[in-house]
Amino acid sequence: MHRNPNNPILTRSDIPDIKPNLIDATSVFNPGAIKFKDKYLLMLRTQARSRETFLVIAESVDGVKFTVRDEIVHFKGLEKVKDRVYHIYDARITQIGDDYYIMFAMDMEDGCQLGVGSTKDFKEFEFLGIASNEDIRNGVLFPEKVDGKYLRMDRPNKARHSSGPTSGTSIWLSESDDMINWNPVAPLISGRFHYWDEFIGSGPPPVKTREGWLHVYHGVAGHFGSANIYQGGAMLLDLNDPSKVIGRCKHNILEPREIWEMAGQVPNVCFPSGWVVEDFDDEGFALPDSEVKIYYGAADTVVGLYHTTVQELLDAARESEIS
Ligand code: BMA
Repeated sequence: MHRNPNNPILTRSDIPDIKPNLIDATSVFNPGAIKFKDKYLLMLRTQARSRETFLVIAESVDGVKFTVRDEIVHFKGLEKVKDRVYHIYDARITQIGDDYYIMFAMDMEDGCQLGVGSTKDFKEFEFLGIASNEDIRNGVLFPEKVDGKYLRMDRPNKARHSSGPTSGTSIWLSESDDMINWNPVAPLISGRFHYWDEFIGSGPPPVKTREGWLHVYHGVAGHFGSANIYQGGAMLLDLNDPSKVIGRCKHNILEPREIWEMAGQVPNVCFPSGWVVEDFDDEGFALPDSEVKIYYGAADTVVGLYHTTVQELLDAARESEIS
């Protein structure tokens, strides 16, 4: 697994001024990613000096050098939400059929909810609704229905101990008929206290391989007193029954090492949130030797890119097999 030599691939100076709200951006991080019509698209989280958060789209031909559009993503219908929405952020993008769905965190008065929107062209975006009814984060949709249901992984915000960070210790599988009303199916993995992934949450949406649903998640080591260290790891779910976990990495696959990962507005954060898996077979399974580009927020300040393959991630995900 290699960091791109041009890292960080996006910094605040790549964000154009978008008057009146986003001028002299403070940070850009935690992108959703997708390949759309031969271009790589990122949905970036940017912050203004008001510390308001805005989503903007960046596009690229090679997946490395991005140009940021000078408009803020507007989800049509979001303004109709009755309760106050402070920020929407950490977009995860999933293609299902001809539609692209975006699941994001919504900071509201009573905590964090998950919102869902859709687009066909990445120009017009529609808000479909609030897809949660509890404090929850890191919702990622599966790219296809399984047994007639939409599936997602999500992470209820329940700290393991009262003084711990507002995070969560288990990733759940949930199902839905309509993308808005979700029911928990089963807990998938839990935080491993004392190790790299004490608190956990999903990264980019899962990808189908012949060996199972491949997934990258983030883990937080919170046992260093003043520092929470955000890292990336891999796991694998059964193809036909994704409530069964096949394996999970023992060692992280990505951790803060570069200075721009260790220093920033939230130090020591590598937060994988988007990926592009390049090659699939005719039946839609990712090929083992396919290149994978993983986009991640670093220190809640810039965007990093690292390169790996499906096989490397599968090997990592099978490090601790679960029987
Ligand atoms: C998490 C989320 C992420 C953020 C990370 C590090 O709980 O809020 O959006 O990148 O913390 O601050």
